[in-house]
Parts: sequence; structure tokens; C-alpha cells
Amino acid sequence: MRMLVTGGAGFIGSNFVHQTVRERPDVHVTVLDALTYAGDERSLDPVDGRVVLAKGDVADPDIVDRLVKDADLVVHFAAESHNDNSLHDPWPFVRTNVIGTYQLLEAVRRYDVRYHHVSTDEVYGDLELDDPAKFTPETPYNPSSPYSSTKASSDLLVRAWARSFGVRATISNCSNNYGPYQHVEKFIPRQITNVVDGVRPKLYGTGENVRDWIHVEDHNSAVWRIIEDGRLGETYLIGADGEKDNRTVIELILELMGQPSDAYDHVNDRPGHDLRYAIDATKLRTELGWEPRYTTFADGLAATIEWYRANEAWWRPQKDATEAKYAVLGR
Ligand code: NAD
Ligand code: TDX
Repeated sequence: MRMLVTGGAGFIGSNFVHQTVRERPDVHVTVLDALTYAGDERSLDPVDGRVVLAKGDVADPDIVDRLVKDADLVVHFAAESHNDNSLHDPWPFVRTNVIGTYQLLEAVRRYDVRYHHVSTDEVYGDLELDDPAKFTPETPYNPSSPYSSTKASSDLLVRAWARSFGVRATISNCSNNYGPYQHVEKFIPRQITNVVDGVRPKLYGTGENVRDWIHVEDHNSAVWRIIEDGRLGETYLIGADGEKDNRTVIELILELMGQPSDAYDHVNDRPGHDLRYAIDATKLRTELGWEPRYTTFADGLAATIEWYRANEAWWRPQKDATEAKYAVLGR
């Protein structure tokens, strides 16, 4: 099988490629990635020789046409993915997330190629802290940020292309991922690398905001389940019952790294900061029999800390520029 993975040099995409090469020798992988600030060729080093990397833009119809024509399956991870950046400059988000998805959909329609769309729980907006509810596939879309609104837009394009044109598509909306190869701009790697540098972790606002953490390997095993057995035209929510407030996560990182658990600073909050995300993954579990493997967050986090300690050469080049961007925002 010939698989085209967009965004395969990013965090989740590169882990997906590693897992695929490891577990599925029959799959030939081509990665289409623009290698933006968030993409790194070195994230594919462990599978060097097993994967073809095409440097290019998902919003460029020519390269998309050429690569989709030769694929049996497209898995679309490429996106501008960081909420804080989207508040500063939304245009790349509209361009990559909306127009890029449009170009891919037109190409898979032209060549009748199976398509899986990787999206986020943020399309549903946020929940109250004391609300027993979780997001389900029936929750109405209500995105808060430029990032989540462009992801919501892309999901709606996929639904329309499936219904109107019969494109063979599935969609997954996953909660917050953690694990190796995540950019140091994101919450968990930012705090781990701060502690390595002797800098105090930075908690936005009160830190009571809740995220539903899932290990990247569990996200990707669910994506494969959906590709193989998901019903066409359907949406599956991916989550592993990992709700934690941000303060608890920072305290756990400090503890696991041998620091006092109160050795962090409160910094300016993110404007429009979503309060809580929580996924009800019943459909995925019952219909497709998927189960997560990383069920103890502290263990997955400890392994992630080890990975960042052992792979400083991978993240070091990004660290100063990332912190300089945050410093301007007082974060
Ligand atoms: P990331 O920012 O780490 O990686 C994105 C990748 O896409 C990078 O390699 C980048 O170079 C590439 N890219 C960006 N613009 C491109 C363009 N125009 N053309 C081609 N490639 C381009 O993101 P991530 O965290 O790995 O997220 C991957 C996908 O998963 C996204 O669609 C995101 O919305 C979704 N998602 C992420 C999370 C999470 O917690 N990180 C949770 C749910 C869903
Ligand atoms: O330094 C920080 N301090 C802090 O308190 C950073 C970078 C973040 N935070 C908070 C903001 C959020 O409540 O931590 C939480 C997680 O922040 P991010 O890592 O920026 O993730 P989030 O905004 O929740 O979005 C992530 O999950 C859903 C991904 O970046 C998205 O791509 C995905 O769709």
C-alpha cells in the first residue's frame, strides 16, 4: 500500500511514520511536509531510507496532485498547530489548515483515494470545570481561537466532500497529545526544557484549565484503527480519559525532575483561553475495539522527560527563538 502522510516531519506525523514503518512493512510511506519552523527532517532520521520526504506545501495544487495521484491512502496531519501563534498571525492558519485541506480533498476526489483527516477536540469549544459532560461526535462545533476555527472549517469541508462527492473519508478529533518530538513551544516540552535549563516553568493564568492528555502512540494507534475499520463519512473522537489541570501537570513535571513542586511562575494568561477539554471515546472503543496502552500519565510523562533529556541536540536549536517569542507576550 502506498501512503501519503502530510505533516510527517511534525510531532504527531513523525511518530505516526515511525510506528507505521515499525509495524507495517507492507506500507510504502511518502511524506509531504513544508518543513516550517515546526517541521524537522531529523524527526524522520530513525526511519531514514524507509521513507521518501517531499518538501512542499499542501496548499500548492501541483505538488498535491502529483503525490496524491500515486497514493492509495492520504493521512492528513499537516497544519499550523499552535494556538498562541494563531492569536498573533492567523493567516498561515487559514492558508494551511483551510486551503491546504481543500487542495487535498480536490485531489483525492479526482483520483478516488481514501482520505483520513486528523483533527482536534478544540473544534467543540470548551467545557465548564464542574460540567460532568464530555465532547461526543454529536457536540455542536463552537471553536474559540483562530487555530480551532480553521480546524473546524477543514472538518466541515471533509464532511461536505464525503457527502456531496462520495470522497472516501474519515475524520478523527483527538485531545492533547504528549510524547517525543513535540516542539518546545507546546506546554509539556516547554516546561521540561525550562527545567533542564534551570528556568522556572510558566503557568498561564490560574492554571486551573484542564486538558485531556493522551500519549502520541495511542493517538496514532487509534488513527490506524479508524483507517482500517472506520465507517466512511464518520467522525471518531480519540481520547484516553487523561483529564488533568495545568497546575497538576507542572507540579508532576517538577517532581519527576527532582525539583520542589512549587518552583514555577504564574504568567499572563492566553486571551480567550479555553477552560476544559474532555473526550468521550465510547464510539471508538465499542465500535472499533480500540484501547490506549499508556494508561498511567506519570509513566508516560517520565518517559517523555527522559526523551527530552537524551535528545537535547534535537530541541536545543529551537529553544531560544521560542522563548524570545513568549517573552514579548509576557509569557
Ligand atoms: P506540528 O506543528 O508539530 O506539525 C505540523 C507539521 O505540518 C510540521 O511538520 C510542518 O512543517 C507541517 N506543515 C505546516 N504547514 C504546512 C504546509 N502548508 N504544507 C505542508 N506541511 C506543512 O503539529 P502536530 O502537533 O504534530 O499536529 C498534527 C495534526 O494533529 C494537526 O492537524 C493538529 O491539528 C492535529 N492535532 C494535534 C494535537 C496535539 O495535541 N498536538 C491534538 C489533536 C489534533
Ligand atoms: O507555557 C505554557 N504554559 C501554559 O500554562 C504553555 C505553552 C501553555 N500553557 C497552557 C495552555 C493550555 O491550557 O497549557 C495548556 C496546553 O497548551 P498547548 O500545549 O499550547 O496546547 P493547547 O492550546 O491545549 O492545544 C493543543 O492541543 C490540541 C495543541 O497545540 C493543538 O494543536 C491541539 O489541537
